[in-house]
Amino acid sequence: MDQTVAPAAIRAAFSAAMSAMYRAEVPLYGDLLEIVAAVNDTVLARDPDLDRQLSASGEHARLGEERHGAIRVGTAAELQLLARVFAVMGMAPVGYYDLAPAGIPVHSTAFRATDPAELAASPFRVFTSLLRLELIGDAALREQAAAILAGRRIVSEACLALVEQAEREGGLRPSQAERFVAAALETFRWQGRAIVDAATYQALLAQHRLVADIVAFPGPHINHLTPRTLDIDAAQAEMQRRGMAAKASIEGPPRRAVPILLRQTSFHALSETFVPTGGNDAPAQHTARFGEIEQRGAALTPAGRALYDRCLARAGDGEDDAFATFPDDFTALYEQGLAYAQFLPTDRPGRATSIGQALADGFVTLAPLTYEDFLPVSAAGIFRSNLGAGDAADSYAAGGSQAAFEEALGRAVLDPFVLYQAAQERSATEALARLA
Ligand code: OOG
Ligand code: NI
Repeated sequence: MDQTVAPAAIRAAFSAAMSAMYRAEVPLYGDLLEIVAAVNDTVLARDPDLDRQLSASGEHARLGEERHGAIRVGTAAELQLLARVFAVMGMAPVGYYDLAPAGIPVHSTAFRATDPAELAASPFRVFTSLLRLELIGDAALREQAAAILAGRRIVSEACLALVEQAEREGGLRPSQAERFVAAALETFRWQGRAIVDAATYQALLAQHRLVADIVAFPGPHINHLTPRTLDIDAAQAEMQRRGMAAKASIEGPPRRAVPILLRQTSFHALSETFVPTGGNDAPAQHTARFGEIEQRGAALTPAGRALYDRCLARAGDGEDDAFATFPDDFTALYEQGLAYAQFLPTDRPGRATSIGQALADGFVTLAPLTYEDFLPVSAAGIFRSNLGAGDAADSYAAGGSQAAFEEALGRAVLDPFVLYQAAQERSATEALARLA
């Protein structure tokens, strides 16, 4: 077939369409975008080295477009269907997150582009959670929830036809891609109506607020859409100055000279009106959707992640300087095998046979590879702060399993460490080739 649209272009169009829709649905999201844009401009003006590094790595251009969304689905069939929708946009499931230890009856993956060039073209990602219905204690309610979920269709016939078309023909032509973006967007829209009556909604809510959010509505409405800031402390301060109900603390690692992994903060869910199905039911209120911002730092190797987890545990125990043993200099992080790097050109010409030599001779310079994924502890904190206190059980005895999730998904999730390692090696190869 001639003239198919690149998946990255479909992904970028979808990300922009989602942003416009969410802005209309949740006006405070527009305020967040303003705050983040202003903070990012200030940071780049103040830190020309960072500006140059982001330009050289291709991240400067993507910064203003960068978003992650979050959705929750009810069944394996829904998860598989969405995996096919995301595949049309070049997004694959990366990583496995078990939220059961935090008392949240879901497990999750992130759909995203996997290749550095694809990420630079459009880094749009969607944290996608699957309800673990077996954790609903009440057997009658569990069966009722399963029946409700079995009866709903979260992807329209028109969208599904375009997914099948893309699978069959290896892509979509421009007019088809445009229709696909519009049709897929509908799956994630807040529709202001339930598919259950008010009494059922209340019963689901009493089981767990998240169960109501997943089961009671026509589909997986987008529950937040998160822009990326270069200084989350400044953005958080501005949110508070404007009187937004921001979370008291920032999730993730403390502020550092070399940002690592992911730091996030959110403001509380808004209350939205919906119409239950019972003929005499009055409109009711549902709180699920919220605003979030994040700052992304260096991707850590397995050794770096293990050290991070040990530091985090010490911080949890109340230790003041829990991260003191974590190097805060990028060269040290790279040389100690704690963080992944990319190798950017300098203006010094020269040839080298190894990346080590090229670094030593100053022909290339080190920069962090940006962390493209999520953190289970932070995700749990984000879920919890937006469910309202007292909602979640402390934890579920039955933890999730990656194997069970992959069976539901119908394929394996990709290992993020393998992707970062490949990106680092590719960067080294390309850097040496440029010198030669
Ligand atoms: C997802 C929460 C996780 C993040 O940024 O860690 C998340 C959800 O609330 O559905 O989005
Ligand atoms: Ni999020």
